[in-house]
Parts: sequence; structure tokens; C-alpha cells
Amino acid sequence: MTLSLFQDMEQCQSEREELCPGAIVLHGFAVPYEVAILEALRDITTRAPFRHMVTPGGFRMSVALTNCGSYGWITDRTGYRYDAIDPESGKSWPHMSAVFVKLAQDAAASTGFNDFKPDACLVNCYNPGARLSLHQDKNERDFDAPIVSVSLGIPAIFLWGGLRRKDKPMRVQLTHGDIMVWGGPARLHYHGVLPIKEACHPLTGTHRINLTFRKAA
Ligand code: MD6
Ligand code: FE
Repeated sequence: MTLSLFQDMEQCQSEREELCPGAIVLHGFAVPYEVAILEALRDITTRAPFRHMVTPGGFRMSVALTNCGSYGWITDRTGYRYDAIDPESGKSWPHMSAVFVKLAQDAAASTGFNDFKPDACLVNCYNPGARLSLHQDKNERDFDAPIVSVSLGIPAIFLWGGLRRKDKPMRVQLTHGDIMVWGGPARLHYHGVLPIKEACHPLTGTHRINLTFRKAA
């Protein structure tokens, strides 16, 4: 019984899904880190609570966000950018914990992106109904480093598009513990998240949490 459960775990953790060259989903990769991540998140959100930011077009984002690391991704009426200061507190963002760095580096290395040194971790909190429209991640200074995206809690349908906005996106289900890494030829692919369906997860309740690790500067 124990052995077969263990084998299931290993199988689940090693399942890789390549969406296109440079874009890989590592199903269940973050499961062994789940408790450590959620503990670190409590400290982050104590100092830098989740908030809904406004897009340059004046829309309130349905996703609530915060950051940790040397830089945080922010948006307001003047644009999207990275900033070392949290505009809500006027202070630096919370420190990126060693376990976050290790998780991001291990995931990147296991997909062929060695020496990934994230300096920014954007943390998103989705309630049912929250969504993220198709976009490219291009506020980072150079596009050599990959994006490492960790999904926790209730499932999402991730939209994985191409290099042009009009390229029809694939739908990829991301569930608790899945990590998606994209870089190299896939670095500037369009992506987004469909409106989250109501569900409940034992560790996160009715939320989906997403961590995206980047090298911003
Ligand atoms: C996700 N987030 O939440 C993916 N990109 O699953 C993103 O792709 C993203 O939340 C750029 C800026 C903010 C984001
Ligand atoms: Fe993105």
C-alpha cells in the first residue's frame, strides 16, 4: 500500500508535458514544497497584503497580487513595470525565501535552463471568476531567463498561445503543484488564464495561488 502510493507520487512528480519547444509543464513538481511555500506566503502577505491593481487602461484586475524579492511587478495608470518599492507600503518587497529560490532553480534546471537567478516573484491570488487576459511577459530587462510559474490550490485552465496575439491558444489544465516553465524560443509566447471555476482545495480553500519567478533586472 505504502509502496504503491510512493510510486504514484514519483510518477506524478516526474510527468512532463512539452507544449512547444521551450515550454514545459512539470506536473506535481511543487507538491513536496507545498507546506513550506504556504508558510512563506503567510509572512509575505503580512508585510505586503494581496491587493487589486489597476491596469494602464483603467481596469481593476480581478486577480489580487503581491510580490517578494528585490523587485515586484506592478501596474497603475502609468503602465506596467518592476519596482523595488511596494507602492502601498513605501517599503521594499519582502525577501525571497531560500525555499522559493531553490524551487524555482530546480524547476528551471530540470527543463534545461541552468543558473536561473530569480530576483522577482509575483504572487497572484485568484478567487472564482478571476481571470488573466492573453498577454506577453515583456517588462523584464532581458529575455534570456525563463519564467517559472507555480500553481497551487484550485485548478485553472491556462491559455498557451503563440508569438502572435491571434495565434489560437491551447488550453492546459494546471492543478495544485504543477510548474510551468517557459523560455528560449517560447519566452515571448502569449498566455493567460480563463475565469477560475468554483472549487475547494484542502490547503488553499476556494483560491488559486500562482507564483511566477522572473529575472527582472
Ligand atoms: C498565472 N500569470 O497567474 C500567470 N504575467 O497563472 C501571468 O502570466 C502574469 O500574473 C505577467 C504579469 C502578471 C501575471
Ligand atoms: Fe504572464
